[in-house]
Amino acid sequence: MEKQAWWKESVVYQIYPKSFCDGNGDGIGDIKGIISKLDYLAWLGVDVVWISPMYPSPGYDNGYDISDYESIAPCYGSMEEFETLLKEAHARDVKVVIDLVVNHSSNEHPWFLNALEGREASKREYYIWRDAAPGGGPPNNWGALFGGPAWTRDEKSGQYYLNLFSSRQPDLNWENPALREQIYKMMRRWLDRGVDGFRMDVISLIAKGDDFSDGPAGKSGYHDPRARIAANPKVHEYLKEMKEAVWADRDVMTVGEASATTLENAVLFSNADGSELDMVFQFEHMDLDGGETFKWNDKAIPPAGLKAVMTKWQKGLYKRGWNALFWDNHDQPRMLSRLGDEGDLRETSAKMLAACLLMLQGTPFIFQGDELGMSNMRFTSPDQLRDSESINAYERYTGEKMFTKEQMLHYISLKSRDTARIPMQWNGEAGAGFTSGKPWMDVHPNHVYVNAKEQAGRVDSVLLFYKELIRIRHRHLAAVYGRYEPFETENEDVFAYFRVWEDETLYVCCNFTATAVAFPVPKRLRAAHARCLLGNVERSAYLEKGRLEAYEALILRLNVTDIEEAPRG
Ligand code: TEU
Ligand code: CA
Repeated sequence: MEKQAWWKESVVYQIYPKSFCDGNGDGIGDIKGIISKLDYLAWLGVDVVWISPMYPSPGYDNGYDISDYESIAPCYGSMEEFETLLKEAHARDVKVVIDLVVNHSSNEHPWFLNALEGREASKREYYIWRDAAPGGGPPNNWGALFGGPAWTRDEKSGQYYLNLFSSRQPDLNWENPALREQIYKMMRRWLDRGVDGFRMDVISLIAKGDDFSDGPAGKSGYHDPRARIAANPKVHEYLKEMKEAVWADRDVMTVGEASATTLENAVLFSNADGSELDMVFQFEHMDLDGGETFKWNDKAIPPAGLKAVMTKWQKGLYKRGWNALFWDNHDQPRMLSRLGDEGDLRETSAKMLAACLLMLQGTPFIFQGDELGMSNMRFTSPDQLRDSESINAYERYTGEKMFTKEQMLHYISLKSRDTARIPMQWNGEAGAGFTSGKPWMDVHPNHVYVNAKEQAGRVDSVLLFYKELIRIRHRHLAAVYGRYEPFETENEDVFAYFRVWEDETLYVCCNFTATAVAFPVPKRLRAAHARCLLGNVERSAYLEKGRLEAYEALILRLNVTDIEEAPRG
């Protein structure tokens, strides 16, 4: 049986602070704004919030380029306000997890400024340096995720530093014990302040290994080294060391962002003996619509592929590790826009996606706005973009005439990180209730009808459906610990599964298509007295007729004594 833990039974809500709630009218979300929404989050039933970075940063990567790990950026507030936030959250039984971004720092971090002073500088070895290739130029053909080479030349020494994301995010050298020590001490200081854990940015990439050879180049002309780096076993040593140094004596929650990792590595990261992290985000399902030009295409995620990937991770981590479940985050387009419907079936499809995710095994993460059925921003001009990844890609692909401007804006509206980073839709007024000033990113025009205020008072809203789903997770341990058993795996349209646990079995079935479909009712269900816990259509014809309506989702609870006498199937 699965070992029980509070962080397995929790539902997490991700706050992207810049776009969550602006407390002082300067157009940027802040701590004061977050505090003002704690009642909302507690009402919704979330147990933990993860807040994306609020540290001082030049903002090249929206805070994922940190220039001071120990403070709060003035645009978000002060350390005193942050401490108030912790106190107020804890008073409502909501835990607070912060973002730990230690694969790289900002190029404006004092450590890096020191490192630039020369080969003998005291912090030089906090970063990763190589000489130029024999004929000149970067040491190898690796590319940076946000465009260009993964190496930047330092004029003074003539050496190159490694930057897997951008030249403004130099990678930290985890082989250096002094660097590791500094990071562990910094983490302990945050725990001493009262934070309840860490979401660890690209933690799978911190140990670079020794293999700095060229690799096969993609269409970008560069090699993407992430899978190779993530395969280096050294990362597990660092995480064990980190745990011992930082939280072995504390009850915290840790979730690793495991980009480019394999299932076997994820098992190690989140291993059941607890020697590394509690859980990991994997991205295999997010990459199902990728292609030659990275994410810039109009390919869609095939529902059958999604089901297969989720099944692989559900089964693969069962009793061996623990999943962190998500459809959306600040790096991904909204799943509603990817696989649901933005028109008449918006609410039905948003509820279906929510039910499908929140009933799986693992700790669910809700990204701000998911609970309202927020959808992708449709950009009409490059001036609306804020993310360097989108801006660089727009310039590069239109510059090289690979895509027209219209095409590129279309792809950016489908896939970019900007699509989901727009302001939270609190109400239908100008500024969407997010700000009284001019928002740092345009608000979605649909905020006039997709917003929290309207939904809070409507019983059939997406928001109340989420609240109910969270309640089900809290009340039915089968939803947390139950064994995942997929049903009718070959079906292309419907994602259906059982969660089997002690004296309780749940059955979840979700129609991923915009039309009604026939779907068999499992024998187990016919025999048992199935009770409907939640559904998203007014009158379900499933149990009687074996028909699921467009985007229908149903969660049924089976009476176990009935099942035992029933034939398997
Ligand atoms: O993201 C890591 C990562 O590799 C991806 O999520 C990536 O941003 C995406 O696939 C690109 O399309 C983390 C953070 O979540 C992200 O916001 C940061 O930009 C990145 O690390 C660097 O810190
Ligand atoms: Ca503000």
